[in-house]
Amino acid sequence: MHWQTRRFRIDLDRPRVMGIVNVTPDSFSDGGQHAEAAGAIAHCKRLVDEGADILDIGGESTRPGAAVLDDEEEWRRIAPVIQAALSLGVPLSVDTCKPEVMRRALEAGVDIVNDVQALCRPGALEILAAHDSAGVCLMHMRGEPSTMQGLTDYADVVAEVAQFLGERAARLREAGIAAERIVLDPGYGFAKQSEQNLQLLREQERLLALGYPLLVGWSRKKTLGDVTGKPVNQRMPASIAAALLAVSRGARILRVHDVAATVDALKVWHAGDGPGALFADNSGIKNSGGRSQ
Ligand code: HH2
Repeated sequence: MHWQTRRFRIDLDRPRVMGIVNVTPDSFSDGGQHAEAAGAIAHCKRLVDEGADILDIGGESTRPGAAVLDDEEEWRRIAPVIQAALSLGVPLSVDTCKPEVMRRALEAGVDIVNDVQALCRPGALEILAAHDSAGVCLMHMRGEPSTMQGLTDYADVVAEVAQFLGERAARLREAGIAAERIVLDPGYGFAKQSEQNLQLLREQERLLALGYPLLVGWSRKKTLGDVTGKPVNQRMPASIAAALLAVSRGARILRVHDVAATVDALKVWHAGDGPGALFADNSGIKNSGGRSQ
């Protein structure tokens, strides 16, 4: 199993860590920590040193109540960070739902588009279809960040998330996007109550049955606070536990804030899982394009 992206073919035989870089003043857990380009670029380097396999760079928070940006402002925040991070030797993902930002990021050389709205905005799918190799992460949500937590009525949350993701992946395939470029994400915390998020984790194999690699974003999310009673700045152990549960049930990419801790946890999980399993580098990610690096 692998994920084909613009410059890199990512081997998913072992789970991969996607480090989060929020170039925002208002993200739910780290808003303002890397809001300026220089700080965000230093953060990218730190995450790669800590063992991140992929960097996910975003300029607009998706938390309810966060500022909604226009294309120009979102791009202004992330452009210098993307430019600098392109030389770090790991695949770069852009976390955006705006077609124009996707277009500019792909033109700049990013490897992956991570869209919490699953390329539903007009023009988004066409931009990915016009590209010959960029990877894409399709995430499930309902509505917009400002309305999503009022949209949590499901007869069977797992069935509905699976149906949505399956349909979106099929639309991409029809548009000519190869299956090996696509990964799916249930969208933990997006239009879901805590019990629904936990049910999606318990029944993750129903999402895997769609046949695509699964990316999960449990890191520091509110459900972990509901389970542990801990505020957002004390949810790292809970995040690691959720991440390990997810990979032991077949998830392949972990989108996390705490890269070093997650990498260590995965090393132990992996070492206990079979012989010859120790790893200390990001081997298995091959530069596949030979294009701009
Ligand atoms: N979660 C967030 C943002 N983007 N993308 C994917 N694929 N999956 C997720 O679970 C996901 C995501 C929210 O986390 P964060 O980026 O830390 O917060 P904010 O949106 O407030 O910047």
